Amino acid sequence: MSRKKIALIGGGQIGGNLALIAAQKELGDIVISDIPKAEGMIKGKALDLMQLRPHDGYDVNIEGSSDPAIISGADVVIITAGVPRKPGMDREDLLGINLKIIKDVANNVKTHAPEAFVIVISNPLDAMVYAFYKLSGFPKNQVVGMAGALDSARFRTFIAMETGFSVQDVTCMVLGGHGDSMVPLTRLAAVGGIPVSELIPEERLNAIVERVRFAGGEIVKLFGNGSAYYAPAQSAIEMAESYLRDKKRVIPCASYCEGEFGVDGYFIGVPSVIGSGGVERILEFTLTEEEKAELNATLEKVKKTVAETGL
Ligand code: A3D
Repeated sequence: MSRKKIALIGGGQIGGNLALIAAQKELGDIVISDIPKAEGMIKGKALDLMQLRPHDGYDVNIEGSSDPAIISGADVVIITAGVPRKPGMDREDLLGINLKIIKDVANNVKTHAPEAFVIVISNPLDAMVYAFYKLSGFPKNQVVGMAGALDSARFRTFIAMETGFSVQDVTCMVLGGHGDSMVPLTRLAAVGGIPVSELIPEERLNAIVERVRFAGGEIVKLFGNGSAYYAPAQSAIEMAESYLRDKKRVIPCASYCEGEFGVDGYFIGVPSVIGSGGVERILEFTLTEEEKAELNATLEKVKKTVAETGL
């Protein structure tokens, strides 16, 4: 069986970590594509990662190039091309510049990797994944946005930090758009199956929910120049792995909804089953009236940003 091929479009902070984790998991051969100005940087990263192989013992090749054809025949494409936030910026502030980049990227993916399962990470996420979908013409199950996986990981982290229990036993779900209006579902958060409402006082839980909503911004502020990259990379790799190994994991992802949760014609964070068929299913379940109202509020924000793409 020949190796799978993973193409990373954008070889910056997240791109470099995607390459590292994908290699360590031996998901397949890895190519990193970026603009000509960044060619030295991605070729250097690829070579550095190749030289890590003797320690880790992974047999995959890693290569970088500014020639878009390097992604040819990829099984998975992960897009981080674009610019990240700086302190004081909303994700929506990136729309103009990143939309131009996504147009270029969609064209290249359509030409060189028409069969690939595509995971978009570039911000503003819900609008960029929508733009990619519209511009590429790919089927809806073949395109997904990474956000809920990260937001849920952040929620799990803060609950583990608060309780002191293993993060492994914390389960959480964050729905909605990848912005400050996202919907962390406290009702479904649990530690070892025990609802968190039994373990954490309400005011602390509310504070955690607030921290989850602004967790990306907290890191942007600390960095002063750029946004998070380790956890975003791992979150996307989990999605790629579920596709490549047909694991059928249930991961909150920005998936294209056609009526699910009352959302029609937009990508928004919903529990999604990822397997060899891409986004195979959206798992719809009953929300409380309050959760519905929160999801509607986040949907309105997503609609506004999507409208600004003009697509
Ligand atoms: P950064 O380190 O700047 O890397 C971006 C890379 O994209 C750079 O190497 C650029 O040269 C490259 N690039 C620009 N234009 C093109 C193009 N046309 N083709 C190929 N490559 C190109 O940023 P980063 O890796 O820290 O972040 C990447 C994106 O992810 C940003 O838009 C962030 O806002 C976003 N992000 C999303 C999340 C989510 O949870 C959705 C989390 C963190 C960051």
